[in-house]
Amino acid sequence: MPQINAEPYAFDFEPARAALLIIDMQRDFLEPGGFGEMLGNDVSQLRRTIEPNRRLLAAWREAGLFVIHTREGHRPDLADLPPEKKARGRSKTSIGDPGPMGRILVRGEPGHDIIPELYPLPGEPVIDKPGKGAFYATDLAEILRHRGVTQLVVTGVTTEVCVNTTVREANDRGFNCLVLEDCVGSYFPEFHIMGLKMIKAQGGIFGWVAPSERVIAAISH
Ligand code: TIU
Repeated sequence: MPQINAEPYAFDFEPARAALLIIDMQRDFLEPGGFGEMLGNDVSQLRRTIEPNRRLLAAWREAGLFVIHTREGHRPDLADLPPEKKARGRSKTSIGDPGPMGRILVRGEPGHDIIPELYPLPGEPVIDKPGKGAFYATDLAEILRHRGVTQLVVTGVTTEVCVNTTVREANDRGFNCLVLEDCVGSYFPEFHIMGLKMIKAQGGIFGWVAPSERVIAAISH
């Protein structure tokens, strides 16, 4: 079994029982002119993750391994949008309103979709999730169980929000998570650093952290 040199200690990697989980690499979070930038966020902090994710995804596909993509968003009728989530932040423009790339975080709108650099291939499951965690109100757990997946290699945005929430949910459901530090990002560099520390502290309380090149080396022949 390949071992990945990781923090806080080596990760026993079982590619056949692993899924690559790419979280919320959506145009509204990453693209200049999108919802994230409209809120005053520095999207370059997220855009630096695109190239490492692209390289990893290419190697992962080449090795014939299982990949799942997620998108945060809501039904066009907003029936699954908690009024509290819409109201929080007190922004003039919020989820469901017309934004720079269609209605903000609404399924089917251009801004809600995944960036072209990492676009899912036919046959790669896409999980539409209404919350920050990818397990909440989705069929992710069933999809993983049917495939015999026990390990998640986690990438995407943002480190302290949807990535951390999902890793915590996965941890409580018995999955081992390896988070790839160069493939996750936050609008806030200090939250990114602390978000990774929180995962690997206390002997790997939620999982492991490593750079993506080590996973690429383990799956490339
Ligand atoms: N995907 C995800 O992290 N959703 C967010 O809203 N993140 C923020 O950092 N705002």
